[in-house]
Amino acid sequence: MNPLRIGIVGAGVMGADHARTLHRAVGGAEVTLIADVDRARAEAVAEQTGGQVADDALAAIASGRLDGLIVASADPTHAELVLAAIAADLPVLCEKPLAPTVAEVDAIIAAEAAGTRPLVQVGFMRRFDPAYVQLRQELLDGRIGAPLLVHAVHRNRSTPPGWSAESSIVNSLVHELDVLPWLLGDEVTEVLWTHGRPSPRAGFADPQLTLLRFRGGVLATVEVFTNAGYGYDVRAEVVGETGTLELVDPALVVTRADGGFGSRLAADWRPRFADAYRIELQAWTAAIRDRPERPIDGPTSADGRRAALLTEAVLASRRSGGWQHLPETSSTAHTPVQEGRQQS
Ligand code: ISE
Repeated sequence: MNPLRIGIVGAGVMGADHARTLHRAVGGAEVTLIADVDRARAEAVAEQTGGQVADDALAAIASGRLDGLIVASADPTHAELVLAAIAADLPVLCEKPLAPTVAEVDAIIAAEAAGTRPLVQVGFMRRFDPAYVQLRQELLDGRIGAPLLVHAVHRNRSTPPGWSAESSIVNSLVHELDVLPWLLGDEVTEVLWTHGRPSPRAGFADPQLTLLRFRGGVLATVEVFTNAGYGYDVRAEVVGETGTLELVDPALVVTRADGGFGSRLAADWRPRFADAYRIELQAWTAAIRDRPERPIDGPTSADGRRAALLTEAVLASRRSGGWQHLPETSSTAHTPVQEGRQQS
């Protein structure tokens, strides 16, 4: 069987990372095309992974020479590219956020619904992270009884130029807005955004705190601190009726030296979620190959819509300073395939 021909639009941090993961760790698929507004950046990735550099991404999408498309370009370009993929009946894995506004996500959902099969998967990779998957399973198994509270922490070492409090919501908090409803199997009914004394390193509201209230009564506190300075640090603790569950940073080695004890933290999310990205790509390409009638295996456009709705609600709470109520959202409980089944 010929390898799947995968195109990647966007050769920045995530596009390059996906290209390398596909090339090195995903069997049965190859990077055949890379496009970026900065041609040199696309060429640098193609040198490592193979694939032709295309100047016109939309023409490449419509060419009929791809079996799958990864969209990892700037957020405002997502909708146009995903709509082009849908028009070409091409399965597409789009990095988060699916689109910056609910209106754009609705246009994507309408176009997808008008076609013959679902085509859109959203790159919420945490749903494939072995630690999150196990946390969710323990909850489903009732290990701590009914959940009562969640404490989530999301810290980046530093931010790129131009980052703002809004970027922390749209680009960082959005992962929590996807993963927490998935973990709890419940919908958020209201959100409240606030902050305390900002870090002088940030120059904007950082750290920030968002409260999420779920239909079943669970309350989640979510800290996002994007200039934490010391490393990439993602945590979640669920407090239940009879115990607690907590993610352990999946370090493989603990050092005892110089009178200390500990492990190293990643500089950014790529090492921390390397397994999640690999499993995500394995699941997605396996679905394209094995299940043409449903070539996705992960968060759907409906999940992208929920995250967009929640993002808009958090932004509204930031403006108003008060709780923001959510309209009813549709829930999809994505259950990732098992690791063993994905090796190709
Ligand atoms: C980044 O864009 C990501 O998607 C990472 O997963 C997230 O943890 C980080 O905060 C974002 O800036």
